[in-house]
Amino acid sequence: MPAIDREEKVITCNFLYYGPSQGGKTTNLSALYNFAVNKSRGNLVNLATQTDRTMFFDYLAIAFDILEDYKTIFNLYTVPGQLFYDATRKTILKTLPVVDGVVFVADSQIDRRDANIESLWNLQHNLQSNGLSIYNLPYVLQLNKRDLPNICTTEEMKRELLLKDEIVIEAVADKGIGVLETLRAVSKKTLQNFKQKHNVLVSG
Ligand SMILES: Nc1nc2c(ncn2[C@@H]2O[C@H](COP(=O)(O)OP(=O)(O)OP(=O)(O)O)[C@@H](O)[C@H]2O)c(=O)[nH]1
Ligand SMILES: [Mg+2]
Repeated sequence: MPAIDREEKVITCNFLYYGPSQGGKTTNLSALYNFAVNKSRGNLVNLATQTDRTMFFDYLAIAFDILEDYKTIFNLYTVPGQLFYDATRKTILKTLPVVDGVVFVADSQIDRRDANIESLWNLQHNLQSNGLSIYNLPYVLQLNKRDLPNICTTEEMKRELLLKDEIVIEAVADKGIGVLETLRAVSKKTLQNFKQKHNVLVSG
């Protein structure tokens, strides 16, 4: 559940971006950083190897006007997608604040089908280890890299990756396409559950 500060009128949500290596998680955060005006974004913290692949995690705090009366701050985290970083992923997930919502960034390229499926299993396993379940969390599936030539159809990807009634968004993250929509979708879902409990208004 997001944290609410009624005196300061601030709601804070923690979202986790997960997915296979090179799928575009860090690119999503960079694009969001570029979209946001200065005063509504914090520093984008990248902890990457020399080859630009995330080694520990990326972190971005960003503020959006989604609620009437309340300022909403989203803390966005990624973890490294590479398989051999699973121990790192587990450690980071234990250290991060409790996850309020998850975005799975799938790579649409045909040769990344197995990597998507493996990462999705790994996500479920690692959430479970932290006492969480994808079935109880707001969750959005992003099909990224729709601009590339050798990609699966969206129907194929849905058949393989859909878990529940999640929203599916097509994206070209390095062009900023679908990135805001993805964040909006996961935050809306998160805040809809929340507003019923706390009686605040969600707009948009
Ligand atoms: N063509 C294309 N390239 C993309 C797109 N999104 C990201 N990329 C590129 O894919 C590469 C990997 O993107 P990253 O954002 O670093 O991937 P990641 O998921 O953070 O990878 P790890 O940190 O290894 O887990 C980069 O070179 C991006 O510029 C897209 O939609 N289309
Ligand atoms: Mg990365």
